[in-house]
Formats: sequence, structure tokens, C-alpha cells
Amino acid sequence: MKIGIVCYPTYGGSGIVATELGMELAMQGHCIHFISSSIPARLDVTLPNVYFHQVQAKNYPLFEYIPYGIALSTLIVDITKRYKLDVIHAHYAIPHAYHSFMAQQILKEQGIKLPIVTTLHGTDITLVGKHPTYKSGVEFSINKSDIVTSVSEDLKKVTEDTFNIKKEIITIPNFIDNKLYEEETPCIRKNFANDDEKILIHVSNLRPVKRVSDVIEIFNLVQKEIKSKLIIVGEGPEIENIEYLIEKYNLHEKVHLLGKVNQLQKILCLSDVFLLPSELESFGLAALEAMASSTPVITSNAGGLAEVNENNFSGFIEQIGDVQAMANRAIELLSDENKLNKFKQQAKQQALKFDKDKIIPLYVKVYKKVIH
Ligand code: GMT
Repeated sequence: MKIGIVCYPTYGGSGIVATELGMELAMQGHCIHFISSSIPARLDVTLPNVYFHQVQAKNYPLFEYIPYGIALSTLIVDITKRYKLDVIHAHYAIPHAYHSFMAQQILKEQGIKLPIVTTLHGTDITLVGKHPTYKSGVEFSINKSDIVTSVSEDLKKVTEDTFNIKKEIITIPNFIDNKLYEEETPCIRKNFANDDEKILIHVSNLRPVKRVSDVIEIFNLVQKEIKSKLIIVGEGPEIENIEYLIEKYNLHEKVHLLGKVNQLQKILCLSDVFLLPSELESFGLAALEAMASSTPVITSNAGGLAEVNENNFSGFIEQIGDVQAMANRAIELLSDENKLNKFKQQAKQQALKFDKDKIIPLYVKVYKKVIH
């Protein structure tokens, strides 16, 4: 198949899922055309069957805002005609599904059929999509997509409760390449902690919905009981709050702020517990990446997290904001070596349920259905 993938190039979960999906399909022999504003963060353009097309929105002194959407629709039209695309897969409804529909209509005028698959990722519904500024447009683009998928049952339900949805939404959970996290990686633990210390980790785009302040609060409670270090991976607007709390609790010697990290498995493999206390989380890809590295996760009960993290098996789930309960769970795991090892194995077992070999065929089925 010849598949166009429209996605964000940044480190957000939707762009990562789109990129990993496209690269995997390319390795299976499909021709994959990525359409984005710049090269997606994890995209390996040296792979066979992978093409990248940059949306180049032109500015003009009259414009207050650059008309990115017209440039995107036009590029989808051009790429579809040039490479004879069979289907376009829009990741994140805003504005990708909306402008894919416009491209579809332009092509229809020219007698060319381009089916649209839209994947809803989370904040395109829960935070941004339901805002009155975007709501009608998002509802329209969901209803006009030929097939709509959601990354969790919870997100599907929220979408149906929030909008007037006239079509079935298919849940296809996010996936992981487990083998990648099993390969021998140089885990240089001594760079981060002494032998008698445990390592807690948090990975995100450090946005307010991630409640990164809670991560510091949890760690502050844990480090009073357990010799430990905290690693924070990612960049984002909450960094100032994090630095304020590190100062407040005098944790400079115990918290490593790493910024963006490309080969995450090199850091995850040396971690003992992963913290994800989010306010909103449609799936929690970062938790799945941690579990694939045999790291148990302590998460909030937000959104679809309970579909990813099995409570008392791959980790623990506590109420959003209950930092004391999350700290207690971390101490429970980190103070009992047998229990920690059992949960590490169980976390890996849980990650195997979301292996790419189980999930990617579900997308292939969707493409085949929509094309034929
Ligand atoms: O807000 C983010 O964390 C980024 C966002 C995105 O779309 O780029 O992530 C969402 O999509 C991920 C991949 O499907 C999910 O794993 C995240 O749970 C989801 N984030 C939220 O719902 C807040």
C-alpha cells in the first residue's frame, strides 16, 4: 500500500506513534510518505520505502497568521497525485483531520479517491478539541473521516460524550517494539546513582497536564525513607516549577534534569520505578516504554492509564494528586527487593500485551478496509 501519514514532528506522543507506525509499515514493504512541518523526531529517513515531505507554509506581510492549513491540504493533494497514495492517515485531529478532508474534496473534484483514517490521541479531544474555538471543526472532521481510531477505550468514550459522533470509533491501543528495549544497552548506572541507591524516573514533555510538580513532591517523600535519585527526561513549560521545588526541598544533589534524550532505552534500563501522576492521559505511551524496559510504573488514575498499567501487577494506580499514596507505593516497591523484581518482570509481561506485532496488523486491517 502507499500510505500518507500526517503528523506533528515534535516529541509529543502522537508524532512518536505515527513515526513508529510508519517506519514499521515501511519495513514490511509499504511505501510511507510522511507529511509534516519538519522531520519527525524519531524518523529514520535512511530506511527504504520512507519518504518525507515538508509542509512549507509561505508568509506574506498581509497575514497575521501563516495559512498552514492551506499549505497542508495542497501538499496532501500534490503528494497523492504524484505518488498515487491509497490512503491518508491523520494523527491528531487538529488540524490534520480537518485539512485532510479539504484535500480529499479537492481530489474528488478531479476524480481521485483518497480515503482518510484519523487517529485521536488525547489532547486533540480532551484539552484542545473540546474548546469552543475548535469544537465544531473537530466534530466535523471526525464525522467526515472514513475511519476513526482512538488510542484507548477511555478516549473513545470521552469523544462520544463530548461530540455528536455519527460513526463508530475503533480502539487501537498504542504499541511498543519490545525487542528494542531488550537489546543490550550500556546501562551506566553509576553515572546517576551509587550502588546503594534506587532510581526513580519521569519522562514527559513537562506540560501542566503531566503534574510534574507531583513528581518532585513524591520523590521528596520517597528520598526521606529510601536512598534514591530522580531522573527527569524532557523539556517543557513546567521546568521552572520543577526548579523551584528542587530549590525548596534542597534536592539539587538528588535530581538529574536530562532534557530531551533520543535513545530513551539507555536511561529506562537503569531505572527502578517510573512516575506518571498526570491530570489527563489518554494512554500514557511513556509508561508503556518504561514497562518494556521492565520498569514498574506508578501512575494516576487519569483517562486511559488503567488500560495500560494493571494495578498491583505492572505497578500501582492512585488518585490524581494523591502524592502521599504514590510515594507510599514507591517506598513499598523500593524497600522490598523481591517485590521490586517481581513487579519488574510483571511490567515486562504487561508491555508484551502491546507488542507492535500484535497491534500494527490492526492498522493494516483498517487501511485495507478503507481502501476497498
Ligand atoms: O500531551 C501529550 O503528552 C502529547 C500528546 C500527543 O498527542 O502528542 O499525547 C497524547 O498521545 C499519546 C500517544 O497516543 C498518548 O500516549 C498520551 O497519553 C496523550 N496525552 C494526553 O492525553 C495528555
